[in-house]
Amino acid sequence: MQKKLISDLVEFGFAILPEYFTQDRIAACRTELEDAVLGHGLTPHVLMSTESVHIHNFFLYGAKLRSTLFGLEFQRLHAGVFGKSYCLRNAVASSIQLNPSADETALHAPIGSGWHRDTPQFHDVEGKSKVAGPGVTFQVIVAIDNSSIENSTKVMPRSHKADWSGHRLDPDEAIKFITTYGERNVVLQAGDVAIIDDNLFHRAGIATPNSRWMCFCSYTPWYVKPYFDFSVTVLPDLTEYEAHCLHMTAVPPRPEEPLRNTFRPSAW
Ligand SMILES: O=C(O)CCC(=O)C(=O)O
Repeated sequence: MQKKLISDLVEFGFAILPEYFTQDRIAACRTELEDAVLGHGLTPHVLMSTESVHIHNFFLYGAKLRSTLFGLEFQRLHAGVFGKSYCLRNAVASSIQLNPSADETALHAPIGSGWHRDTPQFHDVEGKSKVAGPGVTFQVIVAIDNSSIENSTKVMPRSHKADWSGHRLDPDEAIKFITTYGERNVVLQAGDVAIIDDNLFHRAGIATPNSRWMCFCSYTPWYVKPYFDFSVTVLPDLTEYEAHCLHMTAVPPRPEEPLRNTFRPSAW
């Protein structure tokens, strides 16, 4: 299983592990996510648009969510697929779902809209976008709901190896890339796990009336700045593995902005 997983990840830029979590666990996680949304007035971690709901740091919002992200199943993937130099960059649960009456927060469209890659980005001397490349950072997706052809995450298989260093594709570039790589719907059933090389081009699916919760858990080498300042996270009975994931055993660059952004340009 591990061999096939790694060879798929290297060749196609993504791999699927069917039925990795039990239905009981997934159902408990769904209930905790729904409760977190109902209580969202209490937290800035919940963002909504009329097509999506996102809960950053979802592991803070329920015992099952926490034990899923930091439990033995994740530890096995972490150690076997990326290795112990990796820590968590971000953990966000996202539902892509039509909700015309949603209170709009800072977001106006789902996180993940439009073809993009999540590998760390920087700019060269001419200001051109560059990315860290394939095989560096990864995203583990846990399906909490069944997804469909419409609302599933879309990927361009093998595009993680494209000789192209930008971060986002404009519509004309996207057409050229789709002609070369094709487009695949990563349709998952609740309990399945998918792993994506962050250099792979992907995008969120189309919102439907159905709930489509997925947990997106991003892993980067310890020296990559996480999206949040995890060093201030308070979790009762913190385990050694949790402390490792939350960068408490190494000192990464500090996040400069409270949400998502990992870099604030200076006047220099
Ligand atoms: O919600 C999705 O299907 C995709 C999310 C995504 O692209 C991201 O979080 O980078």
